[in-house]
Amino acid sequence: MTKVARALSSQLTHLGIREVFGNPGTTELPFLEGLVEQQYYLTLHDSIAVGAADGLSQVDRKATVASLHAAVGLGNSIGFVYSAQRNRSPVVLLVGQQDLRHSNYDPLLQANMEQMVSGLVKFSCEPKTVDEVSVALDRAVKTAMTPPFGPTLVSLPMDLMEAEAPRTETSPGSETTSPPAASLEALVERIRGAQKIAIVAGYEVDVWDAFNELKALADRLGAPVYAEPLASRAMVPEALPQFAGDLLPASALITATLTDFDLVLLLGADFTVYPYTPVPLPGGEKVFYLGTDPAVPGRLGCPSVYGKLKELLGALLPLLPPPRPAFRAPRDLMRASRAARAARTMGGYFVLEAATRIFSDHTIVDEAVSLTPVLKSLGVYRGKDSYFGYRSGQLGWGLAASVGISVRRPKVLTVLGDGSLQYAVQSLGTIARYHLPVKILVVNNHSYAILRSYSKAYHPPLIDLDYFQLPHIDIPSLAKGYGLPAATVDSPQALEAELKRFREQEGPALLNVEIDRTVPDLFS
Ligand SMILES: Cc1ncc(C[n+]2csc(CCOP(=O)(O)OP(=O)(O)O)c2C)c(N)n1
Repeated sequence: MTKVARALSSQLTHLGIREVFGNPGTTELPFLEGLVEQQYYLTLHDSIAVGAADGLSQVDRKATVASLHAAVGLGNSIGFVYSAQRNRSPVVLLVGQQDLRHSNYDPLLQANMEQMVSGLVKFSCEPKTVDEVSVALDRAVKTAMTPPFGPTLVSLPMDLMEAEAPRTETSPGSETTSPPAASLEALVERIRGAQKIAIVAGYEVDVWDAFNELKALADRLGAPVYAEPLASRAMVPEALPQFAGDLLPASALITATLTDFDLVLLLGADFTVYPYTPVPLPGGEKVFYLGTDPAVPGRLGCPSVYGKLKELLGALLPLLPPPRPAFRAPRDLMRASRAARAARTMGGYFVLEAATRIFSDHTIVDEAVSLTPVLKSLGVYRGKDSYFGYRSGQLGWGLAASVGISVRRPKVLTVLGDGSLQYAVQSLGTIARYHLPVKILVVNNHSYAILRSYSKAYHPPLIDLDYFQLPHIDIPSLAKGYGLPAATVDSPQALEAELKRFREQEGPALLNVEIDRTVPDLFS
């Protein structure tokens, strides 16, 4: 007899899923007994399984699985489920459920899993019979993989896992469904009639590998290319001459930057806004959306064509009018002198200029928080899979996602604030245990600098709150406790050599850099 759990493992293989990230409890043991075809990565906190699956799904562009321990494991992970939704990550949550035969007694750890994730997942279900299990998994994987991607959940009752599996057939789920591209005529008309066009490129450029098409479009239209606000993936190839930098998230700043243009093409991008500013976003006929997320044109009230960017742009390019005069963004000639000035105080610009130069062949995972704008200004968008950042604003995502990203990517540099490190610190244990190729660079200002910076602009009395300070955490000792080699560098003279040593060090490691503690001016 083949048990349902064993059949699920084969079905996962068939659906293209080779890894499972998880933290187990007794509830999941019937499922795990059958899980013989996947590599199981143990995470030391449930939530990190979801962050890791999110990271892997982004590099694979395919569904991935997090196995969670019943209601408590799912409860611990909700922040990461929210992030997977914001990231448009196809993460399938398989959550252990109690034996249905005594569900009337409301046993330990029983809960309504579907209600717990309501509003965050695209599909959820709890099979009540063996026949429903494989259908539920199939639907969960395929729904997660239908653009725009997103998380789904299947609750797996213990008794069903041990029952005899019915014969079922499923089709592979590794290929995403491709929605038909709508007619491009209206868009070509708008382009013909526009005087000045800007492109705002977003995460879908990387998802669909549309870098060459984006470059051809920018060449053809003579248009600047802006990164969407709070960009979470690379959206331009390395050194794109039209790249004009990142839009900042406040609606007033987005509107001001785009004010001179009469057509803004949103390429798989969104206008994420924060904090509130009393200015409406560009929308209506001024904007045209191309991508797979109907929510964006819905919010902006703008026309759209729906489809995968590579295909959409491939179909659009031959229809375009003759090329317009080339646009070239001004080159940043101040990089070296800015770094030299920041060196005196071990400023963030000095540290990250050196780090991005020395680690230029690494995938960068960014949770540098108040230093994220600096990091993003240093040429980290270098085409496919070169950069991943936290789209949801959830601290902890970066380190957890690094686990999954480094399962596939051979060289990963994760840049974290010292506060940020604490939100998924248990990831260090998984990185050490599986010897994952992650270098963790902690930019340590011993504080929540971004909260102090925001206070400086909006709530001055709060700047010096003692609980915005984190002076006493010995970060290298923490990392060593989890089995990772770690060191500290606190002198500007030693930084370059120390970063080079860190880079050459075999396997995962952490470097704690003591940086300038001055409160940055990010909001004024
Ligand atoms: C899960 C979660 N909890 C709390 C916050 C609020 N928060 C945003 S930034 C921040 C401080 C981050 O400190 P650190 O990583 O040291 O970076 P710095 O601000 O010093 O650059 C906090 C607590 C958050 N974004 N996510």
